Amino acid sequence: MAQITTLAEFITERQHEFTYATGELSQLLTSFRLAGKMVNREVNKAGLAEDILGAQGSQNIQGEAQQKLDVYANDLFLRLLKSQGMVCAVASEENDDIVHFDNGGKYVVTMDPLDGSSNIDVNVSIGTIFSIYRRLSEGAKATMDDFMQPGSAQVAAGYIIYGSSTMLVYTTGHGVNGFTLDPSIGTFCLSHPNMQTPAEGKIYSVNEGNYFEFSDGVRNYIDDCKRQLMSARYIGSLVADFHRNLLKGGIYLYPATKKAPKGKLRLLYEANTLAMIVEQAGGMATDGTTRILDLKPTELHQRCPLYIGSKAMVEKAMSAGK
Ligand code: AHM
Ligand code: MG
Repeated sequence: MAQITTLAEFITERQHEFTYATGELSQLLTSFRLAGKMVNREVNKAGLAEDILGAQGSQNIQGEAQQKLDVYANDLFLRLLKSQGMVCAVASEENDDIVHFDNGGKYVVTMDPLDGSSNIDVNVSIGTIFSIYRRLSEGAKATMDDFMQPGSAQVAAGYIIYGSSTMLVYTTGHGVNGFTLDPSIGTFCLSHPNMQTPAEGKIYSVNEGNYFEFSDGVRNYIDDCKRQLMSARYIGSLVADFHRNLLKGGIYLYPATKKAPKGKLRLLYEANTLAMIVEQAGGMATDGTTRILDLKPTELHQRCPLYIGSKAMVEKAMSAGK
């Protein structure tokens, strides 16, 4: 029988790669591992439980309807991160302001607890996106500056995809590894060691409904994808679109539009995390001109255009945009 490595074992084996104290990463990732399993359980029974499906009746800071599972996932991640004591504060896409734990913990977390939430009610893949940063400030309370670090300062970045199977993919800056949840034993097992994304791809993922809202350069790039008979694939769940392209080779783009000159996606909760992962897998992520990981955030819910995926495709999209 082939050897099985569980996520817990893998984290323990690799903890020497973590710059800070041995054991800290393992504790930090435990919250995500556990919360991921619990969210997965709720996602899977969403079709059965009426009180889980559907809008919560409130709006988040971006004015979007919050789905009940968003709220469930957000509360759960916050609860587990708080109880574990190493995270001092969290910035979540679902909270207007920083959530402070005031415990002097050495790390801060940014997260989108349930991304692609408009897909919950229709049984389409959704995901959790998270990043861990070392705090800059000292004392009991974290500060805004702790969250205004560029993506290049991330100490770990990961996502969980709730799809036809559930996977957790993460990096600490030493390559990317993917773990698939075996539901029969409730354990994430190493299924995708040392993930590398193809340098070239045949898939382009963009909301083409916005075509006439894009710049001429972006439209030219999309036209060129069509001329080259590439495959258009767009789920509308960033994690799922990103994950597919990471494995198969492709580009995901959410450019600026006339209505949204900074694009739709958030730098802290979505772009930075996936940018670190894609770079670690040999790919590339930019906002059209600048490397995502070099952008210096100025506000929590900052948006940025995103071009991410296979290196050759991202480079081409950038030069088409000039
Ligand atoms: P969300 O965080 O509110 O779920 O929004 C992010 C989602 C991404 O998952 C997805 O790629 C994008 O929004 C889709 O946007 P659009 O419907 O404009 O194509
Ligand atoms: Mg969301």
